[in-house]
Amino acid sequence: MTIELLMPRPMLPIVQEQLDARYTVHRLYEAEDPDAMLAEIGPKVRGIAMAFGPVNTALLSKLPNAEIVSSFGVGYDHINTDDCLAAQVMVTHTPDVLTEEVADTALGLMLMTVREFGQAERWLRQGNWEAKGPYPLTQATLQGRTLGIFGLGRIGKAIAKRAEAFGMRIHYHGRSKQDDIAYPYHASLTGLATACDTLMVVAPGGTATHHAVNADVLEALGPTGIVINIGRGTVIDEAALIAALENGKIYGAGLDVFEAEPHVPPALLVLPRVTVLPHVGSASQATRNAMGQLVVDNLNAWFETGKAVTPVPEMN
Ligand code: NAP
Ligand code: 8YV
Repeated sequence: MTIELLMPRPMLPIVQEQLDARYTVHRLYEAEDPDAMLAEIGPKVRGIAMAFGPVNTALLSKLPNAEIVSSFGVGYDHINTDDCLAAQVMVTHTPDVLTEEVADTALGLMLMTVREFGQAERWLRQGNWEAKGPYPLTQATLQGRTLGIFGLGRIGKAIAKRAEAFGMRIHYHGRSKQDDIAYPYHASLTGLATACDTLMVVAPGGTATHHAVNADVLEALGPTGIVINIGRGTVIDEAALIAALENGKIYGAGLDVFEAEPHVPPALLVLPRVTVLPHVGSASQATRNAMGQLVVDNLNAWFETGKAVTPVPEMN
């Protein structure tokens, strides 16, 4: 009898092939009637392999023998860990293997935003260089900027290392001061924004950080302020961000993540000093494969030894 798994949505070939070789995988996305499929196979499912959710009591109640959710990605705000703990279901994620890739993306996004490289490239491609002359000088520069990192964790620290090499001063905010970190700590996000002109959001999503970057924080950042979001869309109040950009309360924004992905508010797209990316922080083949391998490794370790490789902190 092979162990039965649920796969709610398609995953990378590296994941599908390895899981197919070892388990019976029920692909919910292929079912004509997903509810009927869940009713039929739900009690047999012992593991879930997935990229995004939601995972909560509503789903777990249909999977009474589920033991583990192996999630693709380091952020797991789509998973209700309280519900999983109550149902005695292990939750794993894919930290570390994507840290450097996401930090690279964050730096690229910051440079694109400050120096308007996307807009400058469009200027060239649209024939404006030849027809009208050089792209206008950017009114912002990275030189002399102070970077405030909201969420100085694995990725935040990798961003800080890179930003230091670019000559930026670094400050940070999190729930607590880190004793081994020399960068100035700010107990409040508004305090961080006041001390900085560039705000790097790399904190997790979820209720605790929902709309943490609000109108007051943006006002504190000031008219030369630039916000970069490589964390989660829900951490920024998107309506407040649009208003702050429209009213000149801040200067610009670079966004890899959005509140209601893949929807991006049209009001953002018409703003001149906004750079947008379609959630590509970790999106190289090599890094995504490493994340996928960790999804597989967690399932294999769990069913072989009863221990997961990379459980989310709430499971410890
Ligand atoms: P991490 O090591 O856990 O770091 C998260 C940091 O956020 C910690 O330093 C933590 O500091 C802080 N934090 C957590 N909850 C907070 C709260 N309620 N208020 C204030 N600060 C809080 O995680 P990571 O590996 O760096 O990943 C960070 C996030 O990046 C992920 O959760 C994910 O959402 C996002 N991400 C995005 C992409 C992308 O493609 N754009 C890719 C990967 C990850 P304290 O404990 O001191 O509060
Ligand atoms: C992934 C991410 O694109 O790891 C994360 O938290 O946001 C990205 O690396 C995403 O999780 C894929 O679902």
